[in-house]
Amino acid sequence: MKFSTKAIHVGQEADPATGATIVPVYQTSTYTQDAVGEHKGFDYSRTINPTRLALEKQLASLEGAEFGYAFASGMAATAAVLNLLSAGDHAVVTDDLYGGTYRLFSRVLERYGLSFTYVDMSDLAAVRAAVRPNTKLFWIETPTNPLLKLIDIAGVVGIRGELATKATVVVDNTFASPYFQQPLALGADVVVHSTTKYIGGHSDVVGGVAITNDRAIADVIKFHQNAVGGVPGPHDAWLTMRGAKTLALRMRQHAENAHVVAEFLERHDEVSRVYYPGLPSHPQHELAKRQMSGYGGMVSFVLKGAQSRALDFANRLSYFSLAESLGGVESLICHPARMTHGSIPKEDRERRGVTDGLLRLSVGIEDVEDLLDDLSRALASVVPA
Ligand code: P1T
Repeated sequence: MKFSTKAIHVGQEADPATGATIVPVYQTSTYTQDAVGEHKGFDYSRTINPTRLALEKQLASLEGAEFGYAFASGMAATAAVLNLLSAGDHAVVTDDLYGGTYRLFSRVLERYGLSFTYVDMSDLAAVRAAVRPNTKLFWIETPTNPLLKLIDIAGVVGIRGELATKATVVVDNTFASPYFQQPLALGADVVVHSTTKYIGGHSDVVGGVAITNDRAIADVIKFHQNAVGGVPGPHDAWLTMRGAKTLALRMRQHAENAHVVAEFLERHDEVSRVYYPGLPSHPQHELAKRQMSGYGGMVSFVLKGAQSRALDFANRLSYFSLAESLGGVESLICHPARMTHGSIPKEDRERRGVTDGLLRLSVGIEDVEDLLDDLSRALASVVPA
């Protein structure tokens, strides 16, 4: 089965009870047993639910994997995967990443005795230099949020191979989506998504998933899914599954529109820098061609002038809503320093390039001519630098 066929068919056989063609929303917390322990494979909905199970099978198949576990949010999925570590363990983490992931690592998990080193993982020498005897995990986000840096997944897997103890390579594949990037095929052990984004695709549901082909890792994640209980409800699972059916169609249009928008911004006098992996000016454009089958729908850029100018520009747009999140059919704009990455201390943020003039676009699948008109109008009317 190819990608879109899997999205529409895996886990989604006709309902055994009724023949319903579409997987029903099994809005039940529990299941009647014939006798103690005698049931149809379902006992309690924190542990297992048929709608959630269908979503887990669908999403695992899209990453070419055997095991998938759905969570109530991307952060809950990330937290579950970090349970692979124990007190005293160390992780190497990309220094450009979603602010909430940084917050979880630095303000929650450090208190439990884990330690994290943040490095520019687009530089493999820096990754190697950050490894310690107790390094047990590499956390890769690629393309990164919000600077769209690329990390060489196979390169990091190679460094892991040099270590005496096996460390787990985890990729947050939210920005690329499984349609454009398949980390497990490149040697990664676990893939995490915020399904809130491209997989759900319509900005109407929050969710996450952790996916792997490694049975021992799967057992740990499954154990924590049940023991900690950060699971999505059946209706959220159903919405996410419905969104994912059209992932391929949407991703193609997101990428086509984003490419046009990135080229337009790169030519514009008011813009000092554009970050998009599909542009030849992107420092890792060659890696993008190798590692991804398309460049995605996210474009970041720096507007010349002060922060107030970037905020004024964002407010002048009609079709790009000023909002956190990304990956929905509608276009969004965000000011990372004040919004998604506000939880990273200012000096850290600026050192990493998340400056006050930086804006991030989630380019939707509207008609691209309308998006360009919107951007042109706002650029023409923004307060002078
Ligand atoms: O919001 P949640 O579903 O919990 O997912 C967290 C998350 C994880 N990984 C990446 C790469 C993300 O971008 C996110 C969430 N990001 C935003 C809300 C944002 O606007 O960047």
